[in-house]
Amino acid sequence: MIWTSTGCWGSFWPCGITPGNRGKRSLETICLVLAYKIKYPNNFFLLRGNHECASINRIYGFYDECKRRYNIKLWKTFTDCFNCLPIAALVEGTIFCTHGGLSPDLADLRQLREIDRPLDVPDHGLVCDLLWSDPDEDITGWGENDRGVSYTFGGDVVRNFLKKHDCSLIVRAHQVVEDGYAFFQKRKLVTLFSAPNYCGEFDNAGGAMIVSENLTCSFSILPPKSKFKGLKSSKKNSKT
Ligand SMILES: [Mn+2]
Repeated sequence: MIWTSTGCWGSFWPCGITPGNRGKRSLETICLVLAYKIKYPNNFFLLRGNHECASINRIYGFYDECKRRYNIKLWKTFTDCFNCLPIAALVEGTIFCTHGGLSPDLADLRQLREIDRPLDVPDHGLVCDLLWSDPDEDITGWGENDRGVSYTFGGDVVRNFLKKHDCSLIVRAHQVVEDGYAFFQKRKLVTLFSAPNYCGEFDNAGGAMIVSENLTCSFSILPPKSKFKGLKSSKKNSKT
């Protein structure tokens, strides 16, 4: 299993824990996934997301939760841990996984092995883009990202990447999608978002992708609890 942060650590499917970095149970959630890593070191892989970064989770709730329930030293210890998390993964040489998306600086997949860890997430460049970029169906090439960080990338960038690196699919998270998963460019890229009712504010389903031994991909969906009024529609992608 590969798990990549949604920026909301309660998102870990299928355990159905309540939201984390933006909610109340970040510590339980991150401890759970780290415990899975300890128990299944060769079968469970955690990828870093843009919220596994001190300057982000200082603001979005994790720092406050550590301080309120334990102490600031604990938050610093988690920061040290997050600085060691891997940035991307390649499943069977063909499914490229990362939290945000592609980078104009990624010319050769061997660059990923050369990223020295521990490292803080930089403001620009390869590691920043992998954690922050977003696909955009409406553009060609690279575009400005309205997050104010990194880029957006078009279908041509996705197709060129897959062809060049002999891959079949890009899997990423980073945006809330209504059905828990959403394809881009005729199944060349999929956005997976595993937290249903993100932050208790959205009406989205949660999704997990299952890859069979012959590399057929299927999806497991955790439906949202309810679609009552007051929840934001996740029809338009929201950022995480
Ligand atoms: Mn994110």
